[in-house]
Amino acid sequence: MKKYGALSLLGAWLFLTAGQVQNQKASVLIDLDPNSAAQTVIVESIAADNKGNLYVADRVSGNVWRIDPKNPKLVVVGRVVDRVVDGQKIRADVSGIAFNSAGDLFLTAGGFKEVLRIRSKELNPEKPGVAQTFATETENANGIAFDRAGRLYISGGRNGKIYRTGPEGGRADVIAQIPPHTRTLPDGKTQQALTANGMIFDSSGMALHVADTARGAIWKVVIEPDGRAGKPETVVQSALLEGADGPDFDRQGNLWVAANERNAVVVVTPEGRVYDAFKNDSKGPLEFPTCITIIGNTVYVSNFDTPRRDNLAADGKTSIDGIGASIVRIEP
Ligand SMILES: [Ca+2]
Ligand SMILES: [Ca+2]
Ligand SMILES: [Ca+2]
Repeated sequence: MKKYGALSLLGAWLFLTAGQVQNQKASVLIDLDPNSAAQTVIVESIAADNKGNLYVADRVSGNVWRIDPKNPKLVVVGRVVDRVVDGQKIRADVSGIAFNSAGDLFLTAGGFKEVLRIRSKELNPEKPGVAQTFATETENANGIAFDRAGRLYISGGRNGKIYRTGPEGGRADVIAQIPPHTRTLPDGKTQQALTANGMIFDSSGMALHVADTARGAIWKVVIEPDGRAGKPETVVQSALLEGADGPDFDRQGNLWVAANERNAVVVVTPEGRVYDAFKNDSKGPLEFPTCITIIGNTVYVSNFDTPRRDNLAADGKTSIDGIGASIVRIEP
């Protein structure tokens, strides 16, 4: 009888767990520009510090914002500054952002082919720190992640390359490459070739998971203790993962993925099952979601709001439906 009781409890727990994940509630945490629903703010990624604050970097203003999810307001704590090269202004176009274990913030700047850093003590509302060069020779720098040893990994977007530097930064080396792939999107014109986009390590700190936006897939690159990188292997490929970007793991080992083309947040379980945690039309709250960061049981999603596919507004041209660049909270 005792054994039977324990099994029943386990069954009830499994049922409740499954029920929770399939009945997620999504709501807007903050509108990044309450005065406009157009692309006046462009944010690709979101990160969390060890105190539970959220961070995003706006390509348009160069502001790095800190947002306390318990009292959501935009606080400028850093700045990314344009450069002038041969008389031409070049924008950093920050894609990925991540913290290292020391609490310094790192930002991939595809426009500069670099990774920038703002040190922990310079993330200061009184005197916002200016992002400085940390790693170089990272063409199309997009996704970013640190391994257990503090080494920095950067994805190269459409070149499929995975770059790496040591904890001190400098010139990056190519340690792996996701095979190239180009696909014509359902609009019949856009060529999608991003095979190495957002990245995250699993809890072992040894298996780098890479979102392949072009294929709608997740790849795994295993890093050996001596630093050698294995050959990329496909973890999963699914029509639900169309436009995969910005993955993060939850505490149960589920991988949460932003499926930007579908206005969906998709879960890949450790067993490889794939399902939508949340999906909506062009009115939001998801508006071309591109990155996920998880704090405890709460999933935060940043909206890029590209005018395409399921995020195309009723006018058939823009992304003006919904509220525009924003952060969405998904709770169990
Ligand atoms: Ca807005
Ligand atoms: Ca990305
Ligand atoms: Ca929109």
